[in-house]
Amino acid sequence: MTSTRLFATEALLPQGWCNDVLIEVEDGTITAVRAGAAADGAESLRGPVIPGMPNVHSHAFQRAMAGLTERAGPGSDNFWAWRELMYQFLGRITPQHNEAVAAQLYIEMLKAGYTSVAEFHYLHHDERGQAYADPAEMAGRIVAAANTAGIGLTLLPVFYAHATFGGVPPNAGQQRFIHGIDSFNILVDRLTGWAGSGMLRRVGIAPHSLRAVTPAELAAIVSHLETRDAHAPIHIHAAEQLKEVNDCIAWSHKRPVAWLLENVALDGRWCLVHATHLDDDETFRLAESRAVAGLCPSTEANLGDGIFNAPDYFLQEGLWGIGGDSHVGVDPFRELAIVEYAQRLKSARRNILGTPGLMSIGGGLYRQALLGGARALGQPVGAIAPQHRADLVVMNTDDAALVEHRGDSLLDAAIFGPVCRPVRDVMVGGSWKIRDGHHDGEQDALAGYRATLRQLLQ
Ligand code: NGQ
Ligand code: ZN
Repeated sequence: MTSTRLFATEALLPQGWCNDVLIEVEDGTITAVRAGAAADGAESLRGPVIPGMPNVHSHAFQRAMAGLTERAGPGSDNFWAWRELMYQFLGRITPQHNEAVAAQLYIEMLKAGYTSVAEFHYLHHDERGQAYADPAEMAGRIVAAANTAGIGLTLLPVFYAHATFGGVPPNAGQQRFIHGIDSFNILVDRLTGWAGSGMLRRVGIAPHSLRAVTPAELAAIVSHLETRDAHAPIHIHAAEQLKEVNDCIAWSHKRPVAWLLENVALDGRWCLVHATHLDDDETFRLAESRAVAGLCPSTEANLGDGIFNAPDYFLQEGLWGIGGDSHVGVDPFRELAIVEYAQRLKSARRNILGTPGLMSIGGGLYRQALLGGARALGQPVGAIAPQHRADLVVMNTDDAALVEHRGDSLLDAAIFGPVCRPVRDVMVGGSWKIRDGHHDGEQDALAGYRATLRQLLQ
């Protein structure tokens, strides 16, 4: 049993910011937290400490595409044209590429203050759409990358079977994603075994979207998962684009989130990724369901998705978290700024997304994203409290944007200020992964990433 004692002059605890906090950690889990304590020989943290942020939505391979889809075509451009470019790009990715890109990305995430990630993993098969000799080859690469980086992983193998609503056969660009119910459930069983052996932290599933999965398939994969783990996370893309909403209405006479609310028992296991286009009734009922809305602010801005109805959702105290999705941004503080800025730009007002009982917008956004993020990942994270994993971020108060800030003002400055390097040290599961902004494996990861890009871009 390894045990560590940490001492912070300032720490964000569930009850708020506290001074002189002693944190006891055993085997990676926090066992005791005491404010107003003496350091008593404990290791001193080199700045204010906050819980590390969960990243609720990642397609790791898309990190290698950032910057490659920003050229105007002859006509007007949109999400669906971007998706074609994305399909072309992923057509050449090998298992080795996937691992190299994911390792680079996960190290970037840790440096930025994310300590866990839900990987929505759908790149299952080889370039011809055939299963690899080991059908879990690609999933294994994701696990290996997470282990190299040392980030907490919730692995969500994706079930993808159709091109659009009504069980339409998949198109050529989608061949690497396709599973039948049986082959998918076998994969889930394999990965669940890995989680049991401690190779990764949690396994759930991700029916890709109501476009890619029929109601019968959805019921079959969810009930299989429940036989393995009754509380496992279930993530699904929902209502990201207006075309998707309209196609769903044409298919079912319901909007996507309304369809899910009526046909699936949405609860705290579920994360609806994007949930961008909600009517008032859906907003209210989604909040009430205790499912998590997985907001991906920088990607949603990049893809021109639209703006989530955050003001009404916040009023109903709906749960939400933040995801990196396509990784055009890898910075939890920037993602949170975009959540608020989208509303300011839309309404010509300021300080809109408040949290009950808190003056600070940034402090409230950070706390809410921790709560929803931990729920969506199905991991004991998101709080500096007993029974939670010791996933800690030590802020860098030498950054000019943060000097002399304390408490929630520190979070407001990290989110809304011109900060360069908000994070100094990062601990995951009781061990230091980032020290002074650096990761031990960063040079190897960058070399592997560079070699990968050289091949993919030639
Ligand atoms: C994805 N990404 O699965 O990578 C999707 C695009 C789709 C986002 N939705 C594909 N941002 O939704 O069909
Ligand atoms: Zn996505």
